[in-house]
Amino acid sequence: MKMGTALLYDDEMTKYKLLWTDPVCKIEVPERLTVSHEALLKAGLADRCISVPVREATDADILLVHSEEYLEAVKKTPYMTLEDLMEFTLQYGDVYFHPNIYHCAKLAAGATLQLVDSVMTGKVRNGMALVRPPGHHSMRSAANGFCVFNNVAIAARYAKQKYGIKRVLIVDWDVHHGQGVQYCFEDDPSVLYFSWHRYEHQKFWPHLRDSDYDCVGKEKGAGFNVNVPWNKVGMKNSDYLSVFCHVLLPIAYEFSPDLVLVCAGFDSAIGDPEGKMCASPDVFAHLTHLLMNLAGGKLCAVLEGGYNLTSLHQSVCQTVQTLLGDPAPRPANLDGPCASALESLHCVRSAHRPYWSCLKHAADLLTSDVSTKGIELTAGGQEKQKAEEERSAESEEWSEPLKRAAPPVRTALVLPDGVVCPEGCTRFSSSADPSKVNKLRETFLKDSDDSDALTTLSSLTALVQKMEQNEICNGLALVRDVSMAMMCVVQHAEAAHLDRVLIVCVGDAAVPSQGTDDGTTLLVQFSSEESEGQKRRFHIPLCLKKGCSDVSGFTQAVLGLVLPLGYEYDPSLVLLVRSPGSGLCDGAWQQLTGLLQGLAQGHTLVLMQVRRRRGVRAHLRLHLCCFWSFSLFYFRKVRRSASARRPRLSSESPPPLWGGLVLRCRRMWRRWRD
Ligand code: Q6P
Ligand code: ZN
Repeated sequence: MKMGTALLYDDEMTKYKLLWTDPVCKIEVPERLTVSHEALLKAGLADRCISVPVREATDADILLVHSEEYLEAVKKTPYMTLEDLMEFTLQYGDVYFHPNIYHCAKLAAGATLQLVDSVMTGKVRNGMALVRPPGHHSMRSAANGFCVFNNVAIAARYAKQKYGIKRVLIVDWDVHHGQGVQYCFEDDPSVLYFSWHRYEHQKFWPHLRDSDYDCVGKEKGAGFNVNVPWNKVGMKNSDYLSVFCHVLLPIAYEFSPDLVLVCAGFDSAIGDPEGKMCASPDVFAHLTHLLMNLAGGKLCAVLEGGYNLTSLHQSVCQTVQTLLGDPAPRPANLDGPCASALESLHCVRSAHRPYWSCLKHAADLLTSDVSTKGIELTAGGQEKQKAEEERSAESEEWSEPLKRAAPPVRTALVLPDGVVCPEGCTRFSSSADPSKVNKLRETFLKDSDDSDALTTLSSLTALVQKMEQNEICNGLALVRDVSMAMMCVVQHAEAAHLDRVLIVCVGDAAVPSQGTDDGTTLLVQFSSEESEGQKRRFHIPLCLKKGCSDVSGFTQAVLGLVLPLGYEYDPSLVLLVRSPGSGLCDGAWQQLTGLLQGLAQGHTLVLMQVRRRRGVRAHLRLHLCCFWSFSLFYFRKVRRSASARRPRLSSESPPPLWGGLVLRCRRMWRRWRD
């Protein structure tokens, strides 16, 4: 498994700026880059990255996307007078030229290609390029929206050509529509372009009909262009995560890219004067994490927009720290998508239903049900309402994201005697105090003296404690009885007043009922038969029609149900159980393990049942690659953050499930079983 994160930066790219007065362009300043880079240095993140030198893109690179006439025209700009530059600029929209911008544009595209080379050759696992000018608006023969050359589009063509890869996913989380990228690949099924963008029913720049949800691509490329228009400002973390869970990720997993490129603009974060959205900087940790399980982790993030210097640098740090493998912060206050986001979600899912089998259950479009457009279009009072929304978004304040502490130990293993602990992991066993051991013996072993089983159970409880203290990030235990081990962890969590435990159990093992009435435990179980009688509020049995061996059904359930539920539930520990005979293949299990690590600050405990010694080794190897130990960085001591304890759910408060991120998926989930 490839390790390491590349960082590309060169301060030459700060050496151009707006030379005349233009209220539209004045936000695109050199400080965007310096501030981002300085924040990475200050947080100690730049040091942990592998610094890769920037190069100039060649003519041949640029011509992968742009016309010769356009390239020749831009080549003349370094020799133009101020007057000539202003005039040259006038033929394009929302962009400015400077004598040094051609040089910087070559560096921006070249840096992106260097990043692609580093990832594709396996020098690093992933990386980020901090570049100026940005790229996603520039078109074959036109500069646009601060962009000169289309860095990411060039990179996609380059990667396909040089490395022979078949499928590239471009995720554009900048708040503007990268129409340049769309136009470049709209008839090309080998490049899947996803963009969400402030749209306001075409009232927002660049005001294109082409940015709406029904522009799905053309000819062979139909279905490979995914637009999610935001028709209101003020979108929050829940809206972003909902779109990832219910639109982008299902399609992306079905597409199965060989490389992921991110148009990483941070004008979609709170405080940005262009986007006027309300997502907090730490949402980018989650967006990044959720993409890191695709393409074997090959992810290149390339800076696009971001005009509030504070939220910009905070968001850049969240992204890079996640690329480095540090656990994501716990997502706060997710309550579900707003009505307008829900509408966009429904629209895009139904527009793409013909192209993706993961969407075959997407609901028919009931415009009457969800449309906000009608309200929008009826005159009167709307200008005032809009002004109000904008004002509230602008005056929004947010607190600095908490320091993210990576525990000194990444992965701890509880193994039976005789099983060798693989490199990069820490073998864990506890010397728990005798009274606790006795208690365990009484409770679980009925006073028998199976000393192996007892050692395992006491190690498990000690391991959970270390995870809770953030001394260990995640763990894996090979046990002889997963049901007993599950029970033991749940009881320990209860006794230690852990706030919430999410259990995801794959297979028909007997599951604990403790805590599933009051919500201190949320149990999701993939089982082959729905067990009647187990009708507790926080026990969700999932019976897939074709069982867990149906990878696509399983993936859909994970992305559309388990993940949003987990996000909304916000556990402090995830217990992941694979019982024997579950039928789940290793690849799907690996996805599940990877995705769930975005929750609970990465505190995932995996329980696996072993009966015979044979096969243990193969199992271990598989698991460890899910936890992909960044041993290089993990074993350094880091400061521990005070984790704020959250109140437990009281049994009176309505369950947060179903109402939020999961939207109307419960209905869908039923259909999977029919
Ligand atoms: C914004 C142009 C819009 C005026 C409406 C990669 C980055 C970007 C550029 C935005 C240009 N002005 N108030 O480009 O997408 O952030
Ligand atoms: Zn933007």
